[in-house]
Amino acid sequence: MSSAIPLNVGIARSAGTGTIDAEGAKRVLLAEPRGYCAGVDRAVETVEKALEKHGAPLYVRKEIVHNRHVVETLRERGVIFVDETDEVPEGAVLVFSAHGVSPAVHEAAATRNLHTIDATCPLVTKVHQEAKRFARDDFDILLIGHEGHEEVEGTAGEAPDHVQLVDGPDAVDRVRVRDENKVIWLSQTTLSVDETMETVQRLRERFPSLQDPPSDDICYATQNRQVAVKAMAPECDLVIVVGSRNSSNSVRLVEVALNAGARAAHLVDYAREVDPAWLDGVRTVGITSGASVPEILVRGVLDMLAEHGFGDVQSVTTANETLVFALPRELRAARS
Ligand code: 0O3
Ligand code: SF4
Repeated sequence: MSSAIPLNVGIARSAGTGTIDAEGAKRVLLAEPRGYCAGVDRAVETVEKALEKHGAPLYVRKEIVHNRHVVETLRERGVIFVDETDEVPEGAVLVFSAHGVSPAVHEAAATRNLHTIDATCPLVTKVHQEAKRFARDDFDILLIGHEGHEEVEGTAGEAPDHVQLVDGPDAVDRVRVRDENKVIWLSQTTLSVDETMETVQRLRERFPSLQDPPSDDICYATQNRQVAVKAMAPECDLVIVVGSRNSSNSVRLVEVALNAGARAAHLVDYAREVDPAWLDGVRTVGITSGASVPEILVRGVLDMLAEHGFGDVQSVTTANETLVFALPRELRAARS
């Protein structure tokens, strides 16, 4: 797998209140890219457009994306989040979340005559297609991912007889395959690139003929956010990642920041969770956010930091993202 290479790593001053190079001056480094990816943007807009078209209550299976603010805001607008299809009244409209669902969930929804709208990210669907294809060719598929994560359940559900989950490097020793010459690894889209490469290396030591996925399963957005945080982390006394605890890609950004040299790193949903004590003796604070995080939450953290003397904000840009996904077909005409 190739990892995203920074186009350029630049620190551009975008606002300032002091001399940033002066000894003791406080500054914020703001990672770019950060926040919403194309798949999250599409999924959230899918729910908004479905609400406009079908009205409330609108049902969504699981959290549309793993962000507390997004979920609470949509709930206030009439969305009912459910864990399973059997909680949805017969014939109602049900949206599947960005993380994807297994064929068994599609079947369960059809049995209840639900009108389904699929907000699965196309890059997750791509991994589903890979799982189906290699299962058809009777490969053992080693799916690297986090046990219990919805995306992994959906992907594994495409070929339960062929897929086994590998939850990190320490799980490699437990893997058993039928034919060592017919083994491929696939992965969840939101993993740490470095940890995944370690897992793959250990798998390859056991199975030298292990095949790579046809293209990167860890998506462009996950990779780009990790590259940006790596670029700024060595300069940071503290990195604040905005994101929710159940957001895999957001949690990974905290780990990546620490591994890349940040002296401390914390995950917060909201500015009010930033403990002022974290800022004691700190000169440089890095800020980034997960792929499911609206920018307004980052603005809240920046405002809070400005109140504590960190008004000088410099962007650290490692990639420009322009990808946009079309909405599900039935909502396309409604896109603004
Ligand atoms: O997969 P993860 O827990 O990171 O999910 P988020 O936070 O909702 O971010 C969007 C990622 C996604 C929908 C699957 O790739
Ligand atoms: Fe799609 Fe990647 Fe965003 Fe997941 S993180 S929704 S795979 S673009």
